[in-house]
Amino acid sequence: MATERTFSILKPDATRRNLTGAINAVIEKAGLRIVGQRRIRMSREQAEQFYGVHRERPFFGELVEFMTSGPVVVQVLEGEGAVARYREVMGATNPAQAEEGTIRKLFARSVGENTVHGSDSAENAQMEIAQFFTDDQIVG
Ligand code: FUP
Repeated sequence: MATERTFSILKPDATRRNLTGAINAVIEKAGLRIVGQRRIRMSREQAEQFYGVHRERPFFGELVEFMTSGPVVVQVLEGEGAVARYREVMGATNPAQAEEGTIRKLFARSVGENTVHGSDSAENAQMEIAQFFTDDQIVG
């Protein structure tokens, strides 16, 4: 499998509980390299654009509220099959269904506040990275 990049967000429930280091430890232990990282406050416009595919879903308003409720850490992760690997490491969207040892099983409290985001395809990874990073902010 080729080296690729994926986009990650440590969500407001993670920054609020001071879990960014603990989560990064899980990411790095899984063999993924953090090649870009920035702590930001997401604007409403950024959150609405980012989750645009969910615009018509009943949870969209709450999701945007949550993602703008505190700082987040946006990241670019690099490694062999990084997109699929990070999805494995994150665990299921609903933490109640996540495998032991995954970030969501370890740290997430609910499906709405599920601690991390990771791209679901290489194509989306590229678009999501481009929304938050310029090339010079990624150092591989
Ligand atoms: P994931 O790719 O695992 O982050 O999951 P989705 O793209 O399906 O969902 C994106 C975000 O929408 C989740 F992180 C949390 C939110 N969501 C809800 O709040 N309720 C739901 O029933 C499903 C998703």
